[in-house]
Amino acid sequence: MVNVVLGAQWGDEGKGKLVDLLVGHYDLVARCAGGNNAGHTIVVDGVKYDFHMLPSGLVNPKSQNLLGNGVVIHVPSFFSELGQLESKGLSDARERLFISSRAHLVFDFHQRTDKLREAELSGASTDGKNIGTTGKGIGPTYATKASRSGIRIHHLVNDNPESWPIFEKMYRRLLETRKKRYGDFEYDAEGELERFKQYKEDLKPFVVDSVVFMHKAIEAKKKILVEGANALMLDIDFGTYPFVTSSNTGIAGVISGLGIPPKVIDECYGVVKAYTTRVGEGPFPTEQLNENGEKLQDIGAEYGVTTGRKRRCGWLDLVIMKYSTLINGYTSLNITKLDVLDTFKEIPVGIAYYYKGQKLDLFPEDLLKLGKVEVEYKILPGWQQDITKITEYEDLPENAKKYIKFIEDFVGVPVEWVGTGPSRDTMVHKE
Ligand code: 2SA
Ligand code: GDP
Ligand code: MG
Repeated sequence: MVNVVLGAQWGDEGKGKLVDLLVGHYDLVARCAGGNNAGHTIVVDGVKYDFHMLPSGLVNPKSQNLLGNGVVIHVPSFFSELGQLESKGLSDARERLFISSRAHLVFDFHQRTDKLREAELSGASTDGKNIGTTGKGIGPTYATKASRSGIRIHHLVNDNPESWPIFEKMYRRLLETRKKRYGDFEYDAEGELERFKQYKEDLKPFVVDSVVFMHKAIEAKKKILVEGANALMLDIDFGTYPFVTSSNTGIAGVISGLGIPPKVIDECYGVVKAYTTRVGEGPFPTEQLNENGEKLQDIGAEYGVTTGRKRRCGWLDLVIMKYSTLINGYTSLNITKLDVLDTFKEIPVGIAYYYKGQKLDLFPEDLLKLGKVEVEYKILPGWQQDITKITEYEDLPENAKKYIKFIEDFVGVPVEWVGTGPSRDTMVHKE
């Protein structure tokens, strides 16, 4: 059994909390894409764990965890995140953690060039249109992967005693091409290479052929959960390109990032915030640059987990939800943060886009068009009641249930869970 949790909007929908709820039922939790640009916090027995790159299955003592071939790995961040989890009590974490030998390495120069590229994009010649990346080197690493000059884990960790000089040569060549592109930036290559000599030894116990690893787990009928990072609207193909991350964050990334066939996937849970947020630049049709947006930001405590940036806020956009559902094929939805809407008298929900007076069939690919769409809203009545103590779906206020029903009917996917508060136990099950 392979089940998948994916973000349906622009990220930070609360995937971490659903994964946390589910994780006790799974033997293996796998990440398939992204790197330490993702972020969420999980609280177990009063202890707060911060996750960026590592799978959240580490909080379940019975679960194994895999970083698949589609993930990009910044080794110092990998060890520091692991060290923090260990120091908080997950003392056996490293015995339950595995890395695909095919995963690409993020070097410090990828992070450096991420920032150089952002600075370049924000310059006058490009009208100041930078992406607003996390600066973690994610885009530059996928770029070197696609240009076939990237370096994978197995180039560093393998049983060939002659491989170090080859790794070193690849490293120097890659760094050289980055300097050709960005100018001769000051960089301690010798220091980084020295650290990688040690990482070569330190990484050994974690590295597996993840194709063999995954397929053995599938054959053994293990329960597998794939933990999506980022979200569909940040997908390199289907998101608001170029204001996206550099991987397939949707269902395609699950297949390609783990080397499994589509037929093994059972459930695909879409996580949807009851309103919409986005960090970084790029179009956002239902954004509320007014007191409603500020109120959502404030009540929802909308700050990035990795960078601390303020998240932009707006109303729920069902045009996006329909599009996202077509692509990812959610079998059920988790609506999160419904409680953040508790005090609103009326709650608008985006239901259609109009461009030059014409209704669009679907979310448009062209940002010039997207930037000019007018959003049609359906105004739903608020419930103006605190729902954070409610534990049964039936006990939710009628207008809150109507809000959920409206989403279900519009998107055509059943809602299975509803988030009613920030803590671990504030989630009601509907089905
Ligand atoms: P990148 O760094 O190349 O992946 O950035 C490209 C775009 O993708 C967005 N992005 C994110 N959006 C929401 N949450 C993310 N993770 C962190 C979190 C973000 C944070 O969980 O809060 O702490 O700021 C995330 N990661 C990437 C990014 O904003 C760019 O728009
Ligand atoms: P992820 O990136 O999708 O895992 O989401 P993040 O963890 O980055 O952001 C979601 C934030 O919302 C976290 O701080 C969660 O604790 C919080 N959260 C999740 N579900 C709920 C909910 O139902 N209500 C409230 N108030 N907060 C929630
Ligand atoms: Mg997040």
